[in-house]
Order: sequence, then structure tokens, then C-alpha cells
Amino acid sequence: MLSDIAYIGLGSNLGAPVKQLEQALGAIGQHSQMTLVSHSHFYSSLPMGPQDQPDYVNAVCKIKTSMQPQELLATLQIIENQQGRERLGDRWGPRTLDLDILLYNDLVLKTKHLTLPHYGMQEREFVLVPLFELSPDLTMQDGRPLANWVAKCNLEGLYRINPKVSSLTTSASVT
Ligand code: ROI
Repeated sequence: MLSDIAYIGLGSNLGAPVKQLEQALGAIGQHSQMTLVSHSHFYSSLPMGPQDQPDYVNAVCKIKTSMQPQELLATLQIIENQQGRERLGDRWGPRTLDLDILLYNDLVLKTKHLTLPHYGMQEREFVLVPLFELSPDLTMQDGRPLANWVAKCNLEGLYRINPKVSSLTTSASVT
């Protein structure tokens, strides 16, 4: 049963970022234990961290899944690897594809490899804005509406770059 809901953050700034995100959404949609409920527009964003790297393309998608968080994480890492991700140990460096679990139901979790909700969300406009686009009524773990978090973030350098890709958009995408 695909009864658990998760939000995934997608990011890329190497190797044709828009294609990377489109391909990742395709892989997520085709996986037997996930369905793609909806995805946000794609956004161009200034790099967080070292500035001597290309701008990023970011988006968020909402999925239904039958996988537990650890298994979902491993599956997303397989998709990252299939798309040429090299793990160079540079946490803040450029990347072909990053897939982060942002939220998994209302779960709060802290393990060595996975923190839920995603630890950096509050400071990341490139996560909050596309998430808000998908689910404007979300309440965050501190009890505040997502809208408050969005209102506090710096939107400089963040802009929508394309219309939704219709082939990836499901009937449930207008949420
Ligand atoms: N900066 C932006 N704008 N978007 C990202 O997805 C992103 N991912 C990262 C770091 C290096 C923190 N910077 C980023 O991992």
C-alpha cells in the first residue's frame, strides 16, 4: 500500500540540471514503491555555500510510498548514482543530482544518515518556496505555518525557470 506521504527536494548544478531533475522525476514516477503525486515548478537559485559554483536548479515533489524512510533514502541514492552522482566528500560542492527527503508524514527522526524533517529546510528558500507551491497549508515541526517560514526567507536570486513539464504532471498535481 502506497499510504505514506513524503516530500523530496531535488537539486542540481552540473550536467544539464533541468534534464537531471526531469529524469529524476521520471525515475521516481516509475518506481514500483512510489507514486509521484505532484511536483513544483523548477527554480533557479544562487548556490548556498561556496559561490564559485554554478547556480542550482531546484524543485520539490510530493510522493506516496510504501517504503520506510531508510529504504526510501537508499532508493533515492540509487537514483542519484544512476544519474552520475559522484560522492567526492565535498558537502558544499557542486553536484549532478541531490535528492533529499524533506518530510515523511509527521515523522521526527534523527539517525546518523537521516534527519527528519530535513535539518536545513528553514534556511533554504529553494526548498521552502517550491514546497509552499505544492502544499501551502503545511504546518512545520515548530508548530508554525510553512507560510511563516517562507515569509522570513531571503528570496534574492530565486526565480521560476519553466512551465511544468506536462508529461511528468499527474492528474493530482494541482493541490
Ligand atoms: N544551493 C542551492 N541553491 N541549491 C541546492 O540544492 C544546494 N545544495 C547543496 C548546497 C551545496 C548546500 N547548496 C545548494 O547541497
